[in-house]
Formats: sequence, structure tokens, C-alpha cells
Amino acid sequence: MSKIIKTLTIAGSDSSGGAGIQADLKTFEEYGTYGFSALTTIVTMDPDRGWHHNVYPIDAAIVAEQLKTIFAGGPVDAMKTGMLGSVEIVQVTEQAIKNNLQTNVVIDPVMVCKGEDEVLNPESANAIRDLLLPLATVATPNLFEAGVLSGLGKLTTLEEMKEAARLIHQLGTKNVVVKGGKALGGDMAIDIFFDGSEYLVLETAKIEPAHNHGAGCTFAAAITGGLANGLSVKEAVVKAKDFVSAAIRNGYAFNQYVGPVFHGGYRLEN
Ligand code: PXL
Repeated sequence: MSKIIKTLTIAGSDSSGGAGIQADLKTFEEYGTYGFSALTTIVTMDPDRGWHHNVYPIDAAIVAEQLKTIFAGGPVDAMKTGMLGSVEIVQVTEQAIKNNLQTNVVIDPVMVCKGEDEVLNPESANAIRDLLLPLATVATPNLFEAGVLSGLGKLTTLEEMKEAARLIHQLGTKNVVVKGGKALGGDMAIDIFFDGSEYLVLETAKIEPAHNHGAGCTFAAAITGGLANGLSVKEAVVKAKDFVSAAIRNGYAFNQYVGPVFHGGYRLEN
């Protein structure tokens, strides 16, 4: 084995396996990397309550201990964050990035689970904006999160997505991917990449049926895997779009409520 390439996710557990830390570790494996994880929250979904999500944050001191373990081997080649669960966990994450001089940092500013449209924890969302975006190589908000972070509210057009990306770039992240996915009207799933000067519009035809639970986490994890493998940010984003599209094409109906992506879809197709 040549040099091991290390990746890290600081995120929540999605018991249904499509999103969260499960998405991240499966994706890191597909990218040929050795994945570490620091667990921040446990999310359960209740079939007796219409798939209602319960979110259980883990004590920030335990998150700090996990990060101490992981960084005992030095910085990783690339890392990402997902659902963080509390302001204290955001602060612990900020300290770990700074103390370890960690580079290649992907901040996925998770505020809600799919289908829910209220910010789970506004204080945590603000802390991610203020403490983590300035440390980010890439921030990867979905359409809803981009509307919140930019202050523009609900985004409905490509032009609004671009303006949101520009405003989020001003919050300190070096690059922004607004994951529009299928959330914008029309036939195309549209994401945009902005590096502070140029926009790149990434488009694919919408996939039906859209088994896309976990697509956002998987997209961000794939960018992380690409950066760890030495791709430029733009190359990593372009490849991640292909990776997540294949994951959606190969997704499946788990039950009446949820259809997760299959993280190995890109491998099956290539
Ligand atoms: O897709 C957002 C998300 C992120 N992280 C965890 C989740 C979810 C949505 O279900 O459970 C742990």
C-alpha cells in the first residue's frame, strides 16, 4: 500500500444510513481514503410519526475527546463538517481546525434535514456562519441554507443562487457550492460553484424517481475525498457532481418515507 490518504467527518449519525456520518464514511471509502469520524448527534426517524426526526446532540466534551484521538495522528488530508448540533460543538470544531492547522476544510452548514424547512437550531447556524465559514476551503449550503446564510431568504432563480454564493463568499469561505439540486423549478438539477471571481454552473437532468436522501452530505463528502486526493477545488467539485448524480441514479426506496442514495453508484457505473 502506498501512502494512506486520511479524511475526517465531524457529523451526526443518520440511523437510516443515507446521510450524515454514514454517507461521509461510505463516500470516503469510495474515494480510496481512510476515514475518521467524530460523532456530534444521533438522529432517529420515527415510522409511527410520519418519519419525524429526533435529534440527540452529544456532549461537546465528548466531541472534543474524539477529535483529540483523531488528531493524535496529525492533520488529515481533508475534512468536512455536517450536522453539529450545538454552539459548543461548533466551538470545539473551530478549535480543532485551528489547533491542528488543518487545511482542505469543507463546511457543510447543515441546518435541517430534507423536507423540513425550519432552521433546527438558529444559534448553531449562526455559530457555523461566524466561526467556521472563515476557516472553510469550500462551503456547501443547499438552496435553503444558502438563503439563510446570505440573508436573501427563499431562492427561486439561478441569478438569486449566484447572488447568494457571492454573499456567502464574503463571509470568509474561499469557495462556495450552492447545492440547488432538484430544489429549483425546471427540468435540471442545478448546483453552482463560485471561487470569488468565476461562476461554474453544474447541471444534470433531474432524475426520477429521486432517491436522493443523503445527496447533500454525499456531495460534500465527495468534494472532501477529491481534495484529499490532491484535486484542485474546481476539479473536486466537478467530480463530486458526477459522483452524487451516480449515487442518486442508484438510490432505492427504503420505505414509504425515504429513498436514500447508494454511495457506491459511481463505482458501479465506471
Ligand atoms: O441531510 C441532512 C442530514 C445531515 N446529518 C444527519 C441527518 C441528516 C438528515 O436526515 O440525519 C445526521
